[in-house]
Amino acid sequence: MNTQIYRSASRAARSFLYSASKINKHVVSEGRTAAAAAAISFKGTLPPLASFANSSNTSNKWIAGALAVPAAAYMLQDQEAHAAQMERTFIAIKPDGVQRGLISDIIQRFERKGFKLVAIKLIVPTKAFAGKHYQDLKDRPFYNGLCNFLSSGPVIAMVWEGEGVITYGRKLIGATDPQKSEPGTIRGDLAIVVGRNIIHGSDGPETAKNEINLWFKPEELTNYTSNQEKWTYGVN
Ligand code: DAT
Ligand code: MG
Repeated sequence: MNTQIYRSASRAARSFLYSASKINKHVVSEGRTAAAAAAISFKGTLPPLASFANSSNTSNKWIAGALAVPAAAYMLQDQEAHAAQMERTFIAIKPDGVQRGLISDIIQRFERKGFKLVAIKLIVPTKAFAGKHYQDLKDRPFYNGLCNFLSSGPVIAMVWEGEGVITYGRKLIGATDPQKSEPGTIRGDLAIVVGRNIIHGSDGPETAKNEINLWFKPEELTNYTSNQEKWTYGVN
């Protein structure tokens, strides 16, 4: 019995040490910066494998499980991943999306992708505020109607964070005209006409910065580490 447990214990330990050394070598040898790579550190210690194996008053199965699982679990729990080039984008669910009960569907798509919500509020913008938001379109014939529409009911204003979130957020949203949006995108799946295309997303870094500043006060933006980041980002 002890021989078998020892084997299992040393296998688990070997695999732990191998992974740790591989990761260290990787980080050191490639000299990547924290911003560009996942820096992974192990803070935990391995359970005393030999003493587990020597204990005689517990069942075989329990010991084998306890030996195999904690080694892996320690590796997983203690990774710390730092993602590269985090950016933020402004996303709004327009009054049509809110009225049609699509808030959770839309938020879910950003969440499931792995992006992180750092600010959210439900507000009814004034027409003047809508005008500021869409000021780049002020010469377009639909500008007045568009501003009326955006200020016609509650809007969910959000800031999402993640690597590539500005560009990829636009991909999740789909083309401006839902008739041209691919199936699988938010507008492709959930909207039909351009005048009711349910969602807004910043179209570039400059716009993202301006729109976040327009819709949110700095203190409304949160900074936190999501538990899932170590699984969402990383290099091998
Ligand atoms: P997007 O929202 O994809 O960034 P945009 O910035 O060009 O598109 O336009 C802002 C909104 O204005 C868009 O979501 C819907 C409305 N819009 C755009 N083009 C339009 C058009 N030709 N007729 C009516 N509304 C339009
Ligand atoms: Mg736009």
